[in-house]
Amino acid sequence: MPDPHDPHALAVAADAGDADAAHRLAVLTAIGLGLPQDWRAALERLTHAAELGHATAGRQLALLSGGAGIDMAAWLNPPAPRMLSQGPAILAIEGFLAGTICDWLKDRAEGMAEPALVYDPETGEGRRESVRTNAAAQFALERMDVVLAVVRERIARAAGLPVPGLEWTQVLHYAVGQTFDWHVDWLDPALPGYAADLAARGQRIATCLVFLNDDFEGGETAFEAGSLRHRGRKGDALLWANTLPDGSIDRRTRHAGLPPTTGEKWVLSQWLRGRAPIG
Ligand SMILES: O=C(O)CCC(=O)C(=O)O
Repeated sequence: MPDPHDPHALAVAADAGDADAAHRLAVLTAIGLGLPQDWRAALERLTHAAELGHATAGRQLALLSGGAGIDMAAWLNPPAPRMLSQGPAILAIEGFLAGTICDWLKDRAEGMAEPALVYDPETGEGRRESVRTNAAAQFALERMDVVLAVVRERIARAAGLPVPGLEWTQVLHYAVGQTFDWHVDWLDPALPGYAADLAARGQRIATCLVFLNDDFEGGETAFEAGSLRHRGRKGDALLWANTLPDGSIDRRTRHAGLPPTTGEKWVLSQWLRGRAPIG
């Protein structure tokens, strides 16, 4: 495949019959990287990839259509949220994703999941920590597909934040006893190690979780504030603001992914900034 970030080279390769190039071009068009974002063109390119025999393009089209033609307006109009807490602002969105989409994301994450890391402000890299014993699959650009691009746009619409501000999506996996212990998602502006990242990308304004299964016990998402414990059904979302309306951090958002007591928990985790990285 040609340079996977070069839409022109990908278009030439796709026209010459390269199914992977056609799929990558569909993804770049869906997320607007290197060319204008355009859902109609993205779906046409995904259809082209399917015609060329791409391994998953046909399945992605079927998932997005749900058997009735792809209704992008519906995809980009998520269900209304229900407020669980006003301060901190925590919202539940029932029926955010269909079960088939949850299965797709979970199946893709299986086999990709690695021990989850925490952000090290000294190095700017991830590091292993006892606070996080679960596993995570990170969907950086090379692992992105059009289904995930649509899900990301739906999350951005639900949060009212721009798609370019979304960090790479993660799917978290918890076996029995594994946890993402008490933590906050905002980056502490008082720590010098976060300064460059905050200047480039801004604060993590919101977090969105989508529960990809529900056949486990325990495993609630817990907030210290109000002793809130939440477990969504498969396909439900949980969205909260890590910042206050004036942009400052909301210290009341300390939360944890509690350990499942039976079964395994799979959850999509999306951290949302306010803008694309600068520089
Ligand atoms: O898995 C959970 O319920 C919590 C995940 C979490 O804390 C996070 O993604 O920041």
